[in-house]
Amino acid sequence: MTQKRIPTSIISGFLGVGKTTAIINLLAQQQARGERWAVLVNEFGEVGIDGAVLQGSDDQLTVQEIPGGCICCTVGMHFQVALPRLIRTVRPDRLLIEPTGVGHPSGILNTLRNEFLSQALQVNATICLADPQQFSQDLLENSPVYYDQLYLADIVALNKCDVAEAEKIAEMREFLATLPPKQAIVETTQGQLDPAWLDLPLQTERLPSYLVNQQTHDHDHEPKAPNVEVLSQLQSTSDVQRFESKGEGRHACGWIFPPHTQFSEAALTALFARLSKDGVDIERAKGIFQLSDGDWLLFNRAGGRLEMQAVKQSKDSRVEFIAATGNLPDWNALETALLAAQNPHE
Ligand SMILES: Nc1nc2c(ncn2[C@@H]2O[C@H](COP(=O)(O)OP(=O)(O)OP(=O)(O)O)[C@@H](O)[C@H]2O)c(=O)[nH]1
Ligand SMILES: [Mg+2]
Repeated sequence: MTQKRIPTSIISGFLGVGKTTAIINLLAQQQARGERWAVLVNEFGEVGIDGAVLQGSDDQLTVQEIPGGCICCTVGMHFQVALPRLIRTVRPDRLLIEPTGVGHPSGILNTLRNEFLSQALQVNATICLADPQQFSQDLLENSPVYYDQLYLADIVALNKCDVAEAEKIAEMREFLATLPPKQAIVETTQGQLDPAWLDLPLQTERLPSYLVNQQTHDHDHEPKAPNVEVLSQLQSTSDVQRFESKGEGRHACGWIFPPHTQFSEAALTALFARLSKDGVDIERAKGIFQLSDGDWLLFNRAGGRLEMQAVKQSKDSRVEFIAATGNLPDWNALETALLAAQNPHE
């Protein structure tokens, strides 16, 4: 008996644009339909944060986390083992894939079309979130992945329109009009996506630009030299682990703390607020922390804005920062500040 292929959607978009927020919103459909969904979330850094955030949003959800670079190259082998295992063991009614903000959906799509996966998965339209306020010619020219995500998308959702100027939205729409036609281009906030898009077909005739233009990100879908290189994975102190990696013109540095570590909310807030000072701009920062009172808080800094949000208990406190290679912060100083923020006596 042949089994129905699992409807699968890629929710792409640049760093911090609102992918995880959009997926959490879509999960309401899982409950409404009485289905069992799975989310595969891939992160650029070695320390995954989104897995804990997604799992905390829904106990019933199956979350497969693949941190440490793009799933079509650096952690491709992990992806090609983990995804078939997820399909066999969980057999979800639907699969959502959140690639890293600096991942090429073209490479992921190609992997999903391999012999085993193409029989197991029904890959539907690729949905890309974009932040119009962050849109610039500079980003288009210097971040091939950014261009690729927009080019390849079947649907583009201009997110964060609550904080975007009308001219920036118009500018972004003008650029999108130069690309092959999309199935939809919408303006939204808080990653509100139409659930019906999850069942729209993928437009296979759209050629991945990067396959035409090979110089940007070397993907031929054989395991190759990683695009993210692990720089160190060391015990910073007796029990705090620090992970550093680089790739795609960026460095990531993250820390995982022992399970019972507690932090001062005030010290963490001050630390996150300082991140763009002194000529250093951290492009993306997120961390999940247990506070002195036992509650858990997610710190989320994207596009220069900091948000804090209460989350469910997680297995440990962890944090990750991503910065442009040419503008790196002093990771040791950041570590010192994080260690100083551990404070059970608030
Ligand atoms: N102002 C505003 N903030 C938003 C909106 N949508 C999401 N955010 C915030 O943007 C931040 C990043 O959201 P995420 O959903 O984590 O973004 P992401 O694309 O998954 O991030 P990465 O996985 O790190 O690339 C969070 O603080 C969100 O609350 C929106 O429409 N408006
Ligand atoms: Mg995310």
